[in-house]
Amino acid sequence: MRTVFITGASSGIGAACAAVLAREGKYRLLLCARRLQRLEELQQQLHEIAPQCETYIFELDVRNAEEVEQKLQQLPAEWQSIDVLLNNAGLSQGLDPIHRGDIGDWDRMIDTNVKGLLYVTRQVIPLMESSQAPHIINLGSIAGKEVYPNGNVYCATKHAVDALTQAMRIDLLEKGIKVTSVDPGMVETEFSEVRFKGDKERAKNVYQGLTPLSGIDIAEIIAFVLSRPAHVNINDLLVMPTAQASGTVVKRNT
Ligand code: NDP
Ligand code: 8X3
Repeated sequence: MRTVFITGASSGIGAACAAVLAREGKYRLLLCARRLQRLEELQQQLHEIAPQCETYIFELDVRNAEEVEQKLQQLPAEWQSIDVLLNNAGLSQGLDPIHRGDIGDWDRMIDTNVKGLLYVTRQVIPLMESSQAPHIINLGSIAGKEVYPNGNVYCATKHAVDALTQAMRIDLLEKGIKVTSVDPGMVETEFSEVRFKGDKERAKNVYQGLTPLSGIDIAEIIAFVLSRPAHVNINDLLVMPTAQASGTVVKRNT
């Protein structure tokens, strides 16, 4: 059994990865997010769909370096060896031109998507020492490959994730840790609701008239990435809905 640690498992892509990997029967799941109640509900659902799958949940805000260090060092002994880190926790806040950007939004995105990913990775690498198949998968984005109007700081954080993925692959080569970036286009999750601060109508409009990707689509790709033999690493995987050609060019049914 490989132990997979998923950050941001309380919703969307993270929760879908937990469900898909639990069903595969080859993984134990270590799951964190800030909303503990959502994790408890997920743990219950996982128990119903895959009763054999061992899970451990804990509350964690990846932006807090001290909390990340403490909580990871204090994991129960049987969860202190990690094979796979899925750096999924992330968010977008606002969609404004740079001269009208909200500094609090910028801080939340940079602190979560870049600094949080770094804090978690720094603490997890020592926990991979005894793994036979260590692997880090970072959730990048089409926003890490191109920049679109008003995406400025979110795009910058995902470009940073792209750079960090490449840097990790170089620095961790000697340790035999595989490093992969999975970079989706539009995936319908709570992402747009978070970006538009609870405006459900505006969030729904993002996916109006097209079939977006689902969390499960991404989770199945991640399960495939994890299933490759030891000598094969998928470095970077960009995946879009068929109706999306670039960050902003989409075909909608009218
Ligand atoms: P969701 O909003 O549905 O999920 C985001 C997850 O991140 C939640 O579980 C949330 O949990 C967690 N999270 C956010 N902030 C923190 C924090 N400070 N500490 C710990 N966990 C945190 O969005 P998605 O599932 O879509 O997003 C997952 C990842 O995929 C993100 O990195 C996003 O940038 C990326 N992505 C998404 C795309 C999309 O179109 N949806 C496309 C490309 C990439 P909680 O609030 O409980 O802490
Ligand atoms: C999320 C996808 O296009 O909203 O990373 O930036 S997008």
